[in-house]
Amino acid sequence: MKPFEQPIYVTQPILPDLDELAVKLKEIWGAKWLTNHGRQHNELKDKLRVFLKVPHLSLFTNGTIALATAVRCLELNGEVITSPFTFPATPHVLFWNNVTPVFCDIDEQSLTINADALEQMITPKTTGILGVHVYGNPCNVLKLQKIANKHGLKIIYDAAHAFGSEIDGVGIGNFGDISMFSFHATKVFHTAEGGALTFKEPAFETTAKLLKNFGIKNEEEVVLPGINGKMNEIQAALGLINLTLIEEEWRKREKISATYKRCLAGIEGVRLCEPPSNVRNSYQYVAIRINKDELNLSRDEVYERFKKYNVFTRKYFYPLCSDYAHCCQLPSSAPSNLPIARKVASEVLCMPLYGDLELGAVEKICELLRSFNKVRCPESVF
Ligand code: T4K
Repeated sequence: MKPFEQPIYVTQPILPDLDELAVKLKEIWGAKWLTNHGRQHNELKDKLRVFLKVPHLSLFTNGTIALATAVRCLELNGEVITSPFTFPATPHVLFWNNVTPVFCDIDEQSLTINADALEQMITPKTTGILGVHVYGNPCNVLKLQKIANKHGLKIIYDAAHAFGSEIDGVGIGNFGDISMFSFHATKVFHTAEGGALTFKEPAFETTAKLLKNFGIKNEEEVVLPGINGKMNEIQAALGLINLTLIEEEWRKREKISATYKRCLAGIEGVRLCEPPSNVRNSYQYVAIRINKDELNLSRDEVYERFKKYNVFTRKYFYPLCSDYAHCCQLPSSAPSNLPIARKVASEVLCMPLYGDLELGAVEKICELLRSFNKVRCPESVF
């Protein structure tokens, strides 16, 4: 098979019509109001609150600052239990708040923090749980809430991948104390850079609003050591248009995911990571797991082979956060503590997924994968 002529990346952002964006930009220019809770910002905030079915929401300049603000908002200190199978932002916001991350192993099915293992790791220093809804697959929210209630802990969810995910029709941002959504360009809904926090308690929204605006209460009172985490008007305008495109993008991604499912069926050693049936899929990623013994190829070999055909899959999330140089000395980073996470990190591969990806291209990508295990590469160096 011939390589694709153009590179196929793991994702591609939805892009609005430029004329439509120009209309929004003219509005902003006319108002001469570029940031600090302007009209576009307020409109996007209201629309997202309804869209995500949450009572309280606050917009941010990116997801990482939002998550760091959430940790500050809940006044977490000491130790927070989290997953090592995530993007660096998750444990890093703990470090930025002088909180020690404690890595807990993950569940083999959902790939999210293992609630049973977590309870064993609680110490007098534990103040919270930072769960990650990996690929939009929800954590075991009910069990985690029970544990948190029993031990007096706060829960933050990193819902960076979970825009639009729902559990039994309930928006995912309703679980825990605070959830963070990322609106980065690589996300299914985006504002180029951006993010949001959703809150159960209105008081946390008030605190977050202060914290993302330097702690300024009014012209004469600065009441908290805040930072600058505000979303600007151009980001918000892009978000307002992209929100009108999201249903169509989801429909296309649903078809693409179904095509992967159909075409990957029967390839021994390859299986799709899918959310359970009561969960509404965010269609952020199509992740597969590769069993090296059954496929006769490792995940890394598959990744490299795809590159030769101009297909750029991603190993989200390898390496584990617990293996970073600044994390590996933590007692919880010991490999013996994280056997499932280590196994999963060596097996997962995120496949290209974006609305404009043609179904024929998906079929060819799957066909390539099917062909890899038949023909071993003589120059293979793995
Ligand atoms: N928590 C979790 C669990 C996360 O996954 C993330 C972010 C965060 C927290 C933090 O949220 P933010 O602060 O970012 O809002 C990308 C994204 O930059 C990152 O937002 C995302 N997770 C992560 C999973 O993926 P990289 O380093 O893989 O990005 P990059 O530049 O290699 O882009 C991936 C592919 O996307 C490229 O190969 C091509 C395509 N692409 C990318 C960009 C930026 C485009 O087609 N257009 C673009 O503009 O991290």
